[in-house]
Amino acid sequence: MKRRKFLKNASLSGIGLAIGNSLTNCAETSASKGVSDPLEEASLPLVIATWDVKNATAKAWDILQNGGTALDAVEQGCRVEEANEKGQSVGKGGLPDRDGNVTLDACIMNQNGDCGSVVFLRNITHAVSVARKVMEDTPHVMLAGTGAEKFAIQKGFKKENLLTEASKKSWETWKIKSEYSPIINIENHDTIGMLAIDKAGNLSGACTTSGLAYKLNGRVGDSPIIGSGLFVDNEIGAAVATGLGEEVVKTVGSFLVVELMRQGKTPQEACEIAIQRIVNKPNSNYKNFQVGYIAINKKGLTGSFSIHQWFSMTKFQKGVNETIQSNYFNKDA
Ligand code: SD4
Repeated sequence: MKRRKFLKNASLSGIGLAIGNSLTNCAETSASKGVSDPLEEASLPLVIATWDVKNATAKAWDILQNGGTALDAVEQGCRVEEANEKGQSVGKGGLPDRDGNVTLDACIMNQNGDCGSVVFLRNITHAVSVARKVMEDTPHVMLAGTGAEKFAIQKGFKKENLLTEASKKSWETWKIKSEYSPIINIENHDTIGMLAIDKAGNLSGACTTSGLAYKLNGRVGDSPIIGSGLFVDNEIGAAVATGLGEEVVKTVGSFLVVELMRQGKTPQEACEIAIQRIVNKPNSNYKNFQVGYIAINKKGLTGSFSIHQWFSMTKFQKGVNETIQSNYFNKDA
């Protein structure tokens, strides 16, 4: 409901945003709300994820608490949402493309800078685990389409129909008008991105999605693109993105966030600057789409920021699993 409200606000918000002023405002607001407090007491292990996904972070936390690796934690955490048929933008039950195909994108990256990715994967629920197999069992980074599906089946993944009755019904309703306007549909944006630091202090991250609902057949977003949807540098930190993937790809968003942290920015500052990079582009129509970043640094400090309201980050740390509303750029909606 809240995100529905955003949609309404975004489309009504119209005119006259003075970008310079808003940037100043957003920096001030974050600091005053304490979102980016660099003195936040960090404690390991810890896991963060995009959106309100407490079941997923709880799964990851269990693994971390028991001495498991950040890599296992993010994979297993993401699998919770991939298996959740109610989540219509990840894994089983994801909304299909305009032709009725559910196609998944996912990637994973470990503390050594190794990574694996699948794009346009069909008929396999746990895309994040296939991505991990690409990383660990092949000399490649990315597998696509039927090749990725064939690889998954060879690795023992179960082939199943990912289009649930509920998603099929939504698609059939959409087909009546067939309006193709993915950039304003914030309801689509529930990709799960997860970042963790384990007890040994190592970082890993993962990202998994069915992408934009009713996208063009063959469309791939940012989520499986290393550096755009996800980036991990075990010396510095990690970041993951959600929202309109095209905009994230154009600014190589997650890599940018990590590089900003390398230059000394806090995770919060880095997320804010990466969002500014998008909204400051010439002719940016950011009022009509959402992008959100979450980030973590090596010390366990975290940050999150989005263009519009209603983006949130779930964080499990010191035994507390909570969803925190993110601060955001566009205060004029
Ligand atoms: C994409 N970033 O495919 C994804 C969309 C998203 O929840 O975040 N969906 O562009």
